[in-house]
Amino acid sequence: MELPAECDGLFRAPQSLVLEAHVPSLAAYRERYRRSVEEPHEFWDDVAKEFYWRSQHSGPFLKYNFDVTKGKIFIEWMKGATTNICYNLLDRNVNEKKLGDKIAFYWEGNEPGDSMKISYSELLHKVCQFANVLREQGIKKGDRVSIYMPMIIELVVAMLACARIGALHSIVFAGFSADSLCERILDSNCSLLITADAFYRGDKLINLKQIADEALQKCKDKDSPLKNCIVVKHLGREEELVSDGICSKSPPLKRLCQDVQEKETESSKRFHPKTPWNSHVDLWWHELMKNASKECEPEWCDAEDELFILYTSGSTGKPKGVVHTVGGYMIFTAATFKYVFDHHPEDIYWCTADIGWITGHSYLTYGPLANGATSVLFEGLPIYPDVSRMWSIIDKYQVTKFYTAPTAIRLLMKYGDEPVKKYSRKSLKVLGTVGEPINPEAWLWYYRVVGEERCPIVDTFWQTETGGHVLTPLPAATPMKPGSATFPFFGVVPAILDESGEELEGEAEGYLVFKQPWPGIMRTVYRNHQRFETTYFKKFPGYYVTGDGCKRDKDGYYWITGRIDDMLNVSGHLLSTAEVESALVEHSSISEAAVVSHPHPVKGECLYCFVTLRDGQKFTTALMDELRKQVREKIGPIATPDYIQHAPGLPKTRSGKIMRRVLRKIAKNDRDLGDTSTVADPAVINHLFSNRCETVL
Ligand code: 7RM
Repeated sequence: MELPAECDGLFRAPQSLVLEAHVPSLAAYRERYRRSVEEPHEFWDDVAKEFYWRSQHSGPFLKYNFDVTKGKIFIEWMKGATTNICYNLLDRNVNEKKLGDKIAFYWEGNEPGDSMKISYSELLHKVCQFANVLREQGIKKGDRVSIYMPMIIELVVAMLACARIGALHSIVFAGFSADSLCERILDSNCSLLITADAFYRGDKLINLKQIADEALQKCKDKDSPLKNCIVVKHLGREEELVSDGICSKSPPLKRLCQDVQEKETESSKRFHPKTPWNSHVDLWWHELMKNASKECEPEWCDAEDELFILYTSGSTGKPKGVVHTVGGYMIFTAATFKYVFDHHPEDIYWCTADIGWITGHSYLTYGPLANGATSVLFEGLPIYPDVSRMWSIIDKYQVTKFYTAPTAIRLLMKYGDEPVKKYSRKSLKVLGTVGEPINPEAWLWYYRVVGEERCPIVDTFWQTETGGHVLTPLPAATPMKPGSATFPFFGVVPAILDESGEELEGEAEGYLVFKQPWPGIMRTVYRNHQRFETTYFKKFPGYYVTGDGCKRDKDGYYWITGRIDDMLNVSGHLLSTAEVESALVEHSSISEAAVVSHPHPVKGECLYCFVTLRDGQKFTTALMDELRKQVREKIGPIATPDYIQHAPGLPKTRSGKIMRRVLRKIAKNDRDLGDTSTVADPAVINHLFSNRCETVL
């Protein structure tokens, strides 16, 4: 008898999904899991065998030290083996698996109807051409290349071309400011920047090249070795198509053409953003590509050679360059993608994350391509031009597996069921979430309305640092509980520790840690191995510390309770309060700032800022605007404060540490402060309570 989808508060996959699943039952998951942790070598070797290795590893399959008291922390999987990840993602799929004509990406632009597609063999050719361009620019194995681009196919081409020649890409999300880009270019000593002219995010024009130029100017002042900037003509290419008379073939371009005719001045502004140009530095992508050969011998890399750097916020305010390596990252993203989304060749997969974040690296690029998958790459926004956009795309491409963030679900949920139901979601089989805890209300809406109670939801917990999913359901195997990331992925051994570092058994709540490495774990913080050791291994020797709190229930399900350090998660993006505070205090009117996370119905968390003014300064709305602008410029729009409260004094410990725990309660108007005996001056608390900021800016 078929079990009902929901039974005892557990949700199960329908029989149709179970029948075709790679892991069809909880028992099958448990058996494979047991093997993966008892015999990690054999388990991962089986995964590795699906890939091409130029030469086999020489030493042990896995070697590591997780215990700072025993010396340097290191993790090595398959050291001595040589391969190339780009070769495995493209050449192997084209030549060996005969997937050359299969679509790698359907690109859907910001404007509905603006779309294109690229097959595996076309992608291989473009990547080879651009890899040759990079070599011509003098980029060699081990060099760093900074990529600052919108969600376009050239972004994938650029990253894979780096991987092909063994250069490290450092992708900076195109929503980051010039300061943030500059800081990242300098930290990783990049020798090249790749960007685009401009793009639209909804109806907002982003002059990316202009921001990149500001960043380069700042870098130049600081002696950066960066010499050149390669620029994709993205908005400009539409302009060329129009002038060539091609626009009538493409509906969105036609729409823009009509706009141009109807509202001459305004649309031409919209349509012809002028690209600032410095002929000593700047190079057009399409000109470099014109004569580049479509053949390019890959650089054979050690499994432990560095693949890329991706910056993530750190609690000190300075971002950390998380480093992943070739072999382990390849097999881990490939295996997690296959099992967590239960991938099959006919799937159409859509991950809405930006490639500028780890989710876009692992589950829009490396994982799907390693599996020969067909994906949707979407440039636009969930509610542009209307709130049905996501569902219309699912219908248009007949998406089967859909992966997005709780913040997007909460945003779309606000508009009710009608915009969803306007489109068919019959193609959908598995839904996924990532980035932050999902509240059961949003989970149930996603399950009932979007998935029509037919699609399991994989709530995937992981981090930039983990490279791929570490706690996650497998769609046909794991009975789901709304809000729980359920169980560990293969090879991952979680534990919950109390403050003293004792492992807690059974039902428990405490620090989430991992006891042994899986192939996709980060290897170091770029040029700061000590920071890697202190951040993740020092607090509890012998364990990798996630920085998240976690609860295990009586059935052994894991529930993430959120960050336990001074970090916050805005719309799935991790920010450190220190980073925002330092942006605020750079303003000449501010002497001190304390920032706490505050619950937000859509973004999950948002920023509530307390600022202390310098003597003689006044707290005005103009000042608030300046502060918000300043944070946007220093960090990016994602960090724009929602609340700014004037704080003549801040609650501090005697040693001068700001008590953010108390500030969080003040922001929420929660008078249950717990122990305040360590507050140096209790009077400031009352003052802050009576001057709370009630309205969102
Ligand atoms: C993939 C990614 C990592 C932090 C992590 C958590 C939070 C991510 C979930 C989650 C609850 C989830 N990388 N987080 N996924 N919390 N449930 N399914 O987001 O480096 O940007 O952030 O995100 O706090 O430590 S990240």
